[in-house]
Amino acid sequence: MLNLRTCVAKLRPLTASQTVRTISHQRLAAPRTFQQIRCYSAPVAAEPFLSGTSSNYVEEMYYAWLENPKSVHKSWDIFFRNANAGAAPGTAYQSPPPLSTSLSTLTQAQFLGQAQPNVDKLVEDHLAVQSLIRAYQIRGHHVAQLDPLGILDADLDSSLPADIVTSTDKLGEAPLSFIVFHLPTTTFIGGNESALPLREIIRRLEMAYCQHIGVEFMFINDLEQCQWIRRKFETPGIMQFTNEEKRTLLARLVRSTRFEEFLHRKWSSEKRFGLEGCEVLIPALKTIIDKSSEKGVDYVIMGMPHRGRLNVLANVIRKELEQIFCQFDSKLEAADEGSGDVKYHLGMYHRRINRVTDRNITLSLVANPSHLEAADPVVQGKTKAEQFYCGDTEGKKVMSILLHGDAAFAGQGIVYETFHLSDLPSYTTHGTVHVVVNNQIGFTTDPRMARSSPYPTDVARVVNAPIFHVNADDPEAVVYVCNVAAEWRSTFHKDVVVDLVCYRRNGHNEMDEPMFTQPLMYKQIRKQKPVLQKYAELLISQGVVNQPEYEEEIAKYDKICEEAHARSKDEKILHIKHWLDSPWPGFFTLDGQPRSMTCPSTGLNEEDLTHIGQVASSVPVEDFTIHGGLSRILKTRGEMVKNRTVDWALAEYMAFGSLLKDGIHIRLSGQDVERGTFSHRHHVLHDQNVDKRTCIPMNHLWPNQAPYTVCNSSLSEYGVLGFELGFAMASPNALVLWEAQFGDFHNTAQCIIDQFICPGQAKWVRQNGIVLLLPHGMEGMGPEHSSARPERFLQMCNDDPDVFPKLDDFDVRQLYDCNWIVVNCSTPANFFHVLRRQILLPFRKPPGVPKGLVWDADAGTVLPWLTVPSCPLAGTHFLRVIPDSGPAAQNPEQVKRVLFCTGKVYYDLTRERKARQMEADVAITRVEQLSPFPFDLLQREAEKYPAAELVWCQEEHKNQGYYDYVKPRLRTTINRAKPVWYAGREPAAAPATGNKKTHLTELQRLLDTAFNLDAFKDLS
Ligand SMILES: Cc1ncc(C[n+]2csc(CCOP(=O)(O)OP(=O)(O)O)c2C)c(N)n1
Ligand SMILES: [Mg+2]
Repeated sequence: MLNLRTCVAKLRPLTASQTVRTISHQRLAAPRTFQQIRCYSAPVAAEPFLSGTSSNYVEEMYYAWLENPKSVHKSWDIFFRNANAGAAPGTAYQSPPPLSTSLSTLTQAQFLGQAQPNVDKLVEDHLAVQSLIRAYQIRGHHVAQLDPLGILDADLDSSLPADIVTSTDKLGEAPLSFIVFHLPTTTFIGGNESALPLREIIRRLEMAYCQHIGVEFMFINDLEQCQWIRRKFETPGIMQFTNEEKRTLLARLVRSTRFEEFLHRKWSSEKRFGLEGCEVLIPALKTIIDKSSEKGVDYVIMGMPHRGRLNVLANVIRKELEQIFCQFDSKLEAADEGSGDVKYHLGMYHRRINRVTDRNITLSLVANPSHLEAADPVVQGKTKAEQFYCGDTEGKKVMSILLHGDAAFAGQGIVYETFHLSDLPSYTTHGTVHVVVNNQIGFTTDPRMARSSPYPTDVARVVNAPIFHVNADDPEAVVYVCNVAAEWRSTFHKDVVVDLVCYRRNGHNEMDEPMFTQPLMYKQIRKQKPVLQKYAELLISQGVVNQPEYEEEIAKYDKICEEAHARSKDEKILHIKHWLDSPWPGFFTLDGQPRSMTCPSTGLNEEDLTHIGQVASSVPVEDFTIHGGLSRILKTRGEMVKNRTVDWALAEYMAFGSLLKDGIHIRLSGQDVERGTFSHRHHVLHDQNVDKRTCIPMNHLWPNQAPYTVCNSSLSEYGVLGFELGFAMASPNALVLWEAQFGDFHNTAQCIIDQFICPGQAKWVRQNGIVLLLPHGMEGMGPEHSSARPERFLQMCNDDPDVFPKLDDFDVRQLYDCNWIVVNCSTPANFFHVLRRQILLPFRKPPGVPKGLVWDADAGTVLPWLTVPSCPLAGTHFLRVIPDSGPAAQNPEQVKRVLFCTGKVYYDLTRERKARQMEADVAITRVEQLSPFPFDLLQREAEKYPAAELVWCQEEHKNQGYYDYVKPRLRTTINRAKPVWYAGREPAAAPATGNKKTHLTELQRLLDTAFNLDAFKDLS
């Protein structure tokens, strides 16, 4: 760094930190008269190579020439002689020929009056200049002054940009620096000029790349995009602001700063995660929104962490201030059901006029949990859905903005997972603007301990997103960069990152003492003049505003805050629904209630079922060759349709197909879902002869059907489930399903499940109907791939195990009261009904559907057409419990044992019962909906078999599966009149054994217990 600095300092007439003012001071102090410059400057003013910036350089050169004509290059010597001799403008200077001209001409032109230099050397010099330019483009950001504190290297990379130094060294010192070089087409520093002296080249590169903006973009492998960025940052004088723009920027800074000051004055001991040190975030976001609105965007969906969130709500989204202020009142009563959330997690939805563009704009800030970055994929999913519903296939109308903290952006893997969705056809939102509040600290940990990459933003490089680092104490640089970022997004529809390098004036929150851990940084921060003050002083010195105007702007906003505060005292009740990020207009009544409390039949007429079945077993386009194996699968499907039976895949097909007919969009996403992990689904057919030719028969069902989206996802559970949750947020009229490859892979998406899906409605009064399909079943495939860990879902259900609900209508009311639904279907038909019920219900709850029957020999082939024995196709519904219908049920008084079970183990049990000829002794009752628990139906079942022992049987280990959830509820059901016994595997640490033989032994043991009528004798 030192080398480069020394070298550049020698060459450049204007150092990065020098202002025009300091230069003119030096001039005044110099022993030369201003008159001399005047005489000379008049004829040269019209020289083609002179611009505002290069004239400084010429001035320097001129002084040097005056002192000693030999101290400047010969060409300058001639030029100044000619100019002084009164040569007409444009004639005193001889520009070098373009590079394409022969070297001998070049040599002549450049070395006027000198001996012909070594041609090799000349070429080498030109190449060196080209690589110098390129080096600045690649590594100029290392030299840029990004850190407002100036104590830490904001990039943490103090390594020497070696190629810049090497090139300069090769070129040598002062004499060469006066040589004029032709500029390559990969730079715009020349403006209208195609050649510049080396000194000027370097000076302009310094201006473009080494001031308060550090541009990282040279890894982008698209020439057009690189050129676009170069043009935006290199063109001389491009960063110009009108006085009006400067005043707007100042006014926005006033709001941002005074908002935090107001909160601090009123509630000095309340946590608010203030923005102090990065107040420029507000003008930054407003600039991005203004520019995007100008480019046609009318809906912006945002996600952000705690830092500055209240300020963004107030000053960007324009939430009423009194609604924010009243949140600080601890006596405020909650009006809505649910547990609510802290104020800096709540979401918001607001439609208003953008004052700058005079166009309507809707802004939505997605509610989020504490878990940093978890909202990223959710925001993207919601954005994708909003684009989908308004037919915005290119992201021209709807866009997302994601805000990040520096530590979280670098540390959280979900950031990477979300970036990887950004260019996938079914997941792209056509470009996101990312803004990092890079205060160079995460809680108490500074970047040296928090990441291994130089910048917190390096993760964005994987998707070729340009990264604009900017010193947040230079508001104009920030606004410029934000404008470029928004333009980039609207031009290329790709992600872009703005890295606001700032500081955190207070501790992590307002109660925190930062000096414990960052003493030096905070000593510097205490000295730091707030950005508003700095910028106001600058504008006052420029005469853009005067002191009274500035003070008036402050007083005006303070008054707004005071008045809102006075009004906020009238608020006695907190309505979380005022903080809803995704309203569903029309779906609920005006006061947010379901329009009914009933669920229509989920059955379907035979004609529609047959039609869907026929399409599902055909190839609905001409000249399309499918794989021979698939032809056989489709043929089998066709036969099932003829026989009026369904398997798992066909039941799913029929549920989807029927909802599509009713205008319900269906989106099924997850790893390998198009074919289905178990090769059972085949929703996308591939032509065996034509590359990439595919057909989705589901989209050929009905003339005016809703579209069906089925998409193989990236190999990310956290990211994709978050995305689908976001997609499902946008509308209640879509069935959005995420399928885990195997149920236990939801492990890595647990944060979305725990923080959003399970408690989303309780925290944010936001319903969501996402469906999780979780393949589950102990098949002897080892510890993984066996269990969807239903115990976790059940543990998070909010129904009380000890209370028998007092409800008239369990079917619907119980569903309304619960936080989510856990279903384990034992028949394809019940799977069909539960999928349809999901949409036909007058409200939305997320169900988890472990499905284990894809492979099961009994369940996977011939099961009756949509469950009900006599096959009344209309009027059927999802069965929460499937009672025994065999000999045991005919003579219930004789039954000695009732085996309650769920899912696939039912088939093992019935086979075993048959083999042991115990059909009259043992009844088997299937619990299909585990949560909310079917207290009413199981009570009926238990009462039906008065003499029977009650046993819960499961194939999972005792400490897993359903037992812990079911047992207390079953006991409540029977008023604790009898014990509830257990037949199943022993407790274990792993979900399943890795040994097939052990697996089978365990299975036989549990079956033995289940049918040994003496098994529990000694225990009772
Ligand atoms: C996933 C997750 N891990 C840990 C935390 C606890 N935590 C809250 S804020 C914070 C520091 C965040 O630093 P940064 O991302 O730089 O944001 P800043 O607070 O500096 O604005 C931490 C560790 C959290 N909220 N989420
Ligand atoms: Mg930070």
